[in-house]
Amino acid sequence: MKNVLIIGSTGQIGSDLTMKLRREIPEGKIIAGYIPGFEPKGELLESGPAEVVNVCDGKQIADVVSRYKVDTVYNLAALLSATAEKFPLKAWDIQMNGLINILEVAREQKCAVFTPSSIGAFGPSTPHVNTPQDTIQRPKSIYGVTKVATELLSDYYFNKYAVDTRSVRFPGLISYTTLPGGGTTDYAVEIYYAAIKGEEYVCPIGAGTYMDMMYMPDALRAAVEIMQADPDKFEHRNSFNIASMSFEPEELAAAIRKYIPTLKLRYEVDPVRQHIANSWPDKMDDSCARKEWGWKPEYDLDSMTRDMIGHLKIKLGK
Ligand code: VAH
Repeated sequence: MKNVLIIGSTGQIGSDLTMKLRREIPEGKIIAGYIPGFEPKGELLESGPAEVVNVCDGKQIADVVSRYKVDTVYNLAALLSATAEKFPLKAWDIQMNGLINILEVAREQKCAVFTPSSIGAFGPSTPHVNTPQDTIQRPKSIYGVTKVATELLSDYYFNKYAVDTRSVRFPGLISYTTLPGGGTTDYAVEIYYAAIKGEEYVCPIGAGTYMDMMYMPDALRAAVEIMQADPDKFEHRNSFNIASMSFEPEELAAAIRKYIPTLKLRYEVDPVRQHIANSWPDKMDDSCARKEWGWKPEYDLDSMTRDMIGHLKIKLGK
């Protein structure tokens, strides 16, 4: 990887990934793709090139890829699960018409493409514990439908046109830099902010609801390592289960209370997000990612919580 375009560079993953790649590939051009209204700011704007790139405009994508001689595209444009339920047609447009625009550019200009999938690609009929790499995928959310279609379309472009498409199924991602928006797993980020601000957290996901979760530094490392991996060892491509921890709201609150004992938590379950969460795995089996490209998480619930609280106290001036 040398010249990399991050589409959706100001989102929860994109903002951190762009800065990571700029640190790790100083000799390359790491282009922050964004859309009007979601402009990069501060260090993200000042530390490298930025271009308007709307996934629904194939010509715009082709122009930026050609001008910067992009060899790798990270496609991070998406409506997350709960928001997508409010705007299913827009979610399809961004996630599917956007994806085929990117894949066509990659076919014509010979670049690699990373498009994340998610635990959202599974549904209620998928085994919830030790969810296999290859298993039934009948998601009930439009987000999940787009993720399964993303996996299939990305594999199709590899098999038919040899486009180097790669992907991981992300758990719920937790970070202290950019807040997620409209996700089912957002509670696991919001609760940290409430704890540090000394506010009672009103949790939209019911106690006992397990989901796969991951600290952002592990997620970013996975997104980079898979693109640098030797594809000769791949038996899969789109998309690899990757896991690190699985918890439910009470366990997360207990981990935070080791550092902030005053945290108060009560529940106002959001039926839309609870319905989605109930359909997702509790814990995925990520043995294929470990075997085929050496995936290994570095954070667990306690080390993530310690790191999150340390950074958020600085960010929030507490
Ligand atoms: C969501 N955070 O909740 C995203 C993600 C696995 C969860 O896809 O929609």
